[in-house]
Amino acid sequence: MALAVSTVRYALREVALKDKPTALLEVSPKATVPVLVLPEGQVIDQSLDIMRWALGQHDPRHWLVKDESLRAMTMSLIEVNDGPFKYHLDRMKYPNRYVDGQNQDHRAEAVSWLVQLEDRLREHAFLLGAVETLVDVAVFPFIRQFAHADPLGFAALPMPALQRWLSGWESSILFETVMAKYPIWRPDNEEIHVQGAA
Ligand SMILES: N[C@@H](CCC(=O)N[C@@H](CS)C(=O)NCC(=O)O)C(=O)O
Repeated sequence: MALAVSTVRYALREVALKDKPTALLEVSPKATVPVLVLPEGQVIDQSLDIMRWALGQHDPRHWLVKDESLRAMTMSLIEVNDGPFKYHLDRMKYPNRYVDGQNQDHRAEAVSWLVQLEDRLREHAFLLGAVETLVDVAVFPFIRQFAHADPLGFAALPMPALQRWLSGWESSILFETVMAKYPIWRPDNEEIHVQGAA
């Protein structure tokens, strides 16, 4: 989504994680997606870094915040979201994949993070204030995963502000655009170039 709003034109190679192409492993042995390769060959393999790079090129929606304390808040929210929340989310989604022996209630732990987001979103329409910023876009895909793991359970939570915020992102034209399906890339395919609109 950050690439799309930045309107940077790029070649998009859709990867099947069950069948990673050699070209991906060559540029990024870590082999997670997304990976962005710059024209000079620099490889960016963290989605947050890709967001920052794209918005550093062009940030028409002003997603990058300038204020120091809002930047610090962005980082701390993303750290909890990508750290403890994702930890519990993964274990909630795939209980059989993780045998941690701790018998934790991963859903309850995840919900405690949602409560914090709900508190913020009751104060203002987006996580940092009245306007959307990078942190909203960085966090909402994970909340979406939580919601989709148990849609009725999510709808039953007393969190109208969070539900409104999530459905706002999910029904946005921007989200719809970036969720378009592309054929799996093969080395002999013609390159698919995409360019978003702010
Ligand atoms: N911290 C990385 C995480 C990337 C990540 O784990 N991506 C998943 C897909 S969403 C992946 O590629 N997993 C590798 C695999 O399933 O083999 C980032 O934000 O880019």
